[in-house]
Amino acid sequence: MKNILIFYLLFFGLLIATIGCKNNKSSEVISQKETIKPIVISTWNHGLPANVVAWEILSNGGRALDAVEQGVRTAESNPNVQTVGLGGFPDREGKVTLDACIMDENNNCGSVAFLQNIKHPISVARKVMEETPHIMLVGEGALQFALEQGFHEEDLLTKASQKAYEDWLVNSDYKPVINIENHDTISMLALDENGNLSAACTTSGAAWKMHGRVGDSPIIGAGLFLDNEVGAAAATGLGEAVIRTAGSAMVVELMRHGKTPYEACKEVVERIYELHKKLGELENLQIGFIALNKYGEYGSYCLRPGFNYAIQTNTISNKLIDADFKIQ
Ligand code: SD4
Repeated sequence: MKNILIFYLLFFGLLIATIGCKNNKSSEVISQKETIKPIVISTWNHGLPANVVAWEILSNGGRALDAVEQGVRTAESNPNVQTVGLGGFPDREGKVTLDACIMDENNNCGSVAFLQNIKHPISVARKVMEETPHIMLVGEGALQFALEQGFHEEDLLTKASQKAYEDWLVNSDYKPVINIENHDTISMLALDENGNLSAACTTSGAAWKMHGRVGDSPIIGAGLFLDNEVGAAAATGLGEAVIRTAGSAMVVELMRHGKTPYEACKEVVERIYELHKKLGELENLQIGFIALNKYGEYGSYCLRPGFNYAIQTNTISNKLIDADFKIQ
């Protein structure tokens, strides 16, 4: 009897020790995982020129925060990108109103919403982050602050966007357009040589929106979120669907609980799909997420085909990747 007891004690002792060793081993593997850095990813075709500027900073040992700010400015100042900054499609009253936010490795964040006549809202958002005790300024107050900071007012409605607005006025039909001209809000996520993450997002928002409408893009946790211990995520698509699901914060939280960037993006898109199916609001809905974790692993997922993102690392030269999607 005593021998049997000793046998069982030895057997289970050995079993527990083996499991313990295995756990140690796997945490070793995780901590030894080779980090891909620097790396930058950004949404849509206009992510390519944005990545070029960001990469110049990152590949010279620069800070991710500078890379994302300078990167997305390329889309803001390009009049041919009709969903961001100069040349953005106006709202129903013919006004171009801009939303942007930025976040650094210490959870500092800055945001502007419903800002008019300033070409680089992302840089105003950075000033809000660095020069004020606040996170978000909107409308008149954001404009006043921008002017005090030395930004200049200019008319952002280009001839092409004015023409598109006049065409839209003929029917004044408000329906979100999926993958507007295949270039949309620009969101950029970067991991620098020091292993720090930063993220930026800037947009003229949904075309023909109601005057005063603010989407997800300037809302920390919705259009963009990062946690330097885990990873970063950003959204593009119909902002209302992203706000009501805390989209980007959810993607980061899922990565914290062990999902890869791809799996995390996919799970949130699936939640958005289920919710909007139940609400009968799936028609014309497009949502896409990009995500980057602390190890430089990246991924993306969207609701419908047509969303792509640009990536640059030391081994991948700036290229576009089509995101996987839920609905055929
Ligand atoms: C918004 N998410 O204002 C932004 C715009 C966008 O596809 O990305 N549209 O809702």
